[in-house]
Amino acid sequence: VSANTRPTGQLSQTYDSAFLKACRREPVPHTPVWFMRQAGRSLPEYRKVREGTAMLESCMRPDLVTEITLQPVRRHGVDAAIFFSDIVVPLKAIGVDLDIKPGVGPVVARPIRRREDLAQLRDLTPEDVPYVTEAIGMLTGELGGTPLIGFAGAPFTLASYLVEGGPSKNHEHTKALMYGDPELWADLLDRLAEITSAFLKVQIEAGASAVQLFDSWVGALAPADYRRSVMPASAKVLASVASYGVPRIHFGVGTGELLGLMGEAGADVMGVDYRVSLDEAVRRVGPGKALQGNLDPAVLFSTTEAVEAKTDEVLAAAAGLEGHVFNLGHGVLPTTDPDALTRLVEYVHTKTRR
Ligand code: 1CP
Repeated sequence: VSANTRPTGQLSQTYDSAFLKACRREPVPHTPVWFMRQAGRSLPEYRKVREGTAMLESCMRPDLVTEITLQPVRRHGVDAAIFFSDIVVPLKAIGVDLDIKPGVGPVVARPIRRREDLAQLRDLTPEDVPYVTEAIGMLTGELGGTPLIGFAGAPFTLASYLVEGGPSKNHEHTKALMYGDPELWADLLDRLAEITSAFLKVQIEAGASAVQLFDSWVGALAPADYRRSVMPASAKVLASVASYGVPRIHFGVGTGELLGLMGEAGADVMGVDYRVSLDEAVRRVGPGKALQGNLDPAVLFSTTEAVEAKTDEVLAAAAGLEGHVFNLGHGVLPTTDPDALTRLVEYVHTKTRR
């Protein structure tokens, strides 16, 4: 992202925000903070507005999406909002028979394991997700100078849900396909790359000021397999939105051994989980990228003193970085005390104010 391509329109309102400055590796007034899964079950106001409405249905109602996206911004004073949706929304929108089951996650009716199953995946157009465009339009008006992060699931993580048929610990069917039929695997990932690219473009064109590509489960792979079987599709997605000039964040869980390769796939900001300290992560990722992370979300269940001590460790490890966006090492856990999150935002802002 080049500093001299200052955009016009929606983006110009958020251009000077601490979050976008940190993503561009420019000096910041304070270290910006947001949390993966900041909207959701940790908030009583979320549970209240979601009552009686299924998860996927909520994602298709612009009024609900707007309210839920704004809730953590109001409550915690975070430096960015993340669009309330789910990684399987674009798949549902093109007609894949799936649901999000409470307490489970995405469940797919007819898993993709043979060539003929690929017919379930057609291209996504903006007309498939009018509620996304509408909700982002409402949100950018409400958010003013606070940036909105759009997101999508990366091809590997989406493939895992589609091939397994639901959440998986070992990804055995996914790996069976990847190793056993490399051609079908490549075609599947390529199709998912197209869908993901289209979904990110819809969000950017509607007004998102940054995007995050979630490859949550790719840490299940060894580097050689990532490079051969996944990286081309992720790189294609990231390249497809490069010309917009909005920061592209790339994140996965348990990806310590993959950080260098995931960086090479083309992001501007690398998300780091809590297993690798940020000073080590920057050595693995190399220069020219900001880092995002990486307080262990479980730390928030400890005492305020312990949270502050662990936060100090993260900030110390980030001291030499060109750009740092403070976040957790993975999503907010559902039973987290929301006040602990509010205190954490305040603590990071106070400690890093320049
Ligand atoms: O009824 C409910 O409240 C269902 C819980 C829930 C919520 C709140 C799901 C089901 N998805 C979401 C929203 C969601 N999903 C967001 C919203 C905004 C925010 O961050 O505040 C985001 C970014 C996602 C993305 C997502 N969905 C990811 C990537 C992020 C990550 O945590 O790694 C993944 C892997 C999913 C799949 C998914 N959707 C829902 C669940 C419970 C899961 C995980 C299931 C599993 O363990 O495999």
